[in-house]
Amino acid sequence: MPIHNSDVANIFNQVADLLDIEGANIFRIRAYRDAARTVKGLSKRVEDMVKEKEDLQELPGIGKDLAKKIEEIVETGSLEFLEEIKKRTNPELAKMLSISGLGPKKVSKINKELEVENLEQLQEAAEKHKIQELEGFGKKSEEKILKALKTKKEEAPRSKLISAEEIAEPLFEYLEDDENVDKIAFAGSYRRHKETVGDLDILVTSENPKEVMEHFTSYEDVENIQAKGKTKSTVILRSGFQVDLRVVEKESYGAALLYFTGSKAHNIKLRNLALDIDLKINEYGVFKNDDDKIAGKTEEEIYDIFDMPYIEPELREDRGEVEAAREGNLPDLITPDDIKGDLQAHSTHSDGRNSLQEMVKAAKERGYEYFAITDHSQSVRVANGLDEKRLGKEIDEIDKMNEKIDGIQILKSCEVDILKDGSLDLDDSILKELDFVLCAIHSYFDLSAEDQTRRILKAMDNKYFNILAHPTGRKIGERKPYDFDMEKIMEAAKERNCILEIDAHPVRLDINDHYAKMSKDMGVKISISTDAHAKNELAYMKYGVWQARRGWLEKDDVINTRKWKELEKIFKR
Ligand code: DGT
Ligand code: CA
Ligand code: CA
Ligand code: ZN
Repeated sequence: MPIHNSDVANIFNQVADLLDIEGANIFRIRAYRDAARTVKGLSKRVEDMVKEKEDLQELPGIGKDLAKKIEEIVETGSLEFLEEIKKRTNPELAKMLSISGLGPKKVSKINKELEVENLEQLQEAAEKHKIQELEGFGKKSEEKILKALKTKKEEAPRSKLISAEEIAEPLFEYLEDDENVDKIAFAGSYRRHKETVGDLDILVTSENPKEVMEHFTSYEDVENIQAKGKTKSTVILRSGFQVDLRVVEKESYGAALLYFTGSKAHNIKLRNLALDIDLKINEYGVFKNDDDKIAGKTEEEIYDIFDMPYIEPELREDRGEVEAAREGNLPDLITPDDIKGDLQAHSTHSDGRNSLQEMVKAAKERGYEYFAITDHSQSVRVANGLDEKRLGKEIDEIDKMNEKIDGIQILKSCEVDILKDGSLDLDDSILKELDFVLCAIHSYFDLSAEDQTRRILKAMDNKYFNILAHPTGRKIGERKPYDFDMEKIMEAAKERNCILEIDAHPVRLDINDHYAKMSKDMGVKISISTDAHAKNELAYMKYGVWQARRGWLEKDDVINTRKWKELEKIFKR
């Protein structure tokens, strides 16, 4: 049974949650949470590390005891210690911690005094107004709990693309290995590279569907088989992911791929087009006079029926792609190979985990023509930001490295903090020494929209301002974007030759696909950068490119597809 890093992290987080409810020592709880974070953020699989007998204690925050526990999880798939706690404390209680306003003490109190054991009983107790009678709770907190329970039900759980990938790729390989499988492809939101994925959809052609389904449902990671048929099976994996597998005939492969790739809105658009010319389209093919099949084997031949070239999955959202296709105006989407360099990355000079040298070496290995180091500026204290003096030293170090290194140019830059009043965190006298300046907001997220807009506009007034990094500040599933007028910022960016960034970090993906398209429509150029804080994170570039593709961007819309000579001109505002 493969053990993913996320499995280990989940177990440690469960331990921490339950210890929390039991009222255990805060440092002990924190040790488990830190360990979970460490394991989740590793570039290597802990499973491999254990097999190769690497010393786990060299990982930050992992001591002898935790190292042993990781080994136990990798070897047995579970943790005896967690099972012991579960005997004492109902694991369902941990789910209550996700209700805002309910900390471990309150959960424990509700549990002890009202005998509430799970979320349903919590809802019942709140509806019967039993919560407000408890000491330390009031009418308001009861209402808040009810509201939180309601939103929790409405929000279907979605996973970040990178988490889906971690689950999807090994499963895909496993299925591909089955000799009964002929063609195989991902469909659904995963194929469209959406930033979050609800469930995974996989499509297979086979002469022996029964055997394929048998192979699928006996995958080691399957926890629960929801449905098992000849054409469709659905399983829930241990990670909680739902996977739908469909087996179709070769003759219908294109039609099924088109249908199950979606989006639903794109499908509906095609269905209406078909109706207009007296055709019928479904997951089996395109039909004339009800059952005369005229296409279905490939997606291309189906689009061709409607006088359209192939439409890339990222575009299939009914945002004008069908019209554009019929008019011959589809964008020629950017690809990961078009990227010539990364324009946001950090080193140990601020909060990165790898040295300048290690980062540059990794960038060179990726074949980049140029690579920017953008360590944080002084105000971002948690990130060990640089003041003018330390940045000056880094500049000297880069100059020296550039003299010695061949095949890649290291760009001198800095992620300069935009202060509350819109001024920049470092003096112009040092900014002018840089190849370009990346600017970003890391504080005062809750200003009014007017103030936030004014703040960014003022920052852009500085002639050294080149790129607005992670422009909206959102983090998927963690933090909403701050309030500001994006249209005004884009207008100003256009006027002043400033660039907006797509931060490719899978948690950020900021700006998103909608804003990427808007910037293109408004004539604002984009940079795609990884915001890497470790060398392995340079690989995040593809997520940014995928997001750009969802935003209709072409090679020419993205500045870091150009040679440094051209880029240099853009940066001289
Ligand atoms: P997700 O899983 O929420 O991230 O999003 P999708 O797009 O993967 O949606 P999913 O898994 O429910 O269904 C896969 C595809 O199947 C979807 O993109 C389009 C197609 N589909 C599903 N339900 C319908 C429907 O009611 N009508 C049409 N026309 N297509 C549908
Ligand atoms: Ca799906
Ligand atoms: Ca599905
Ligand atoms: Zn930043």
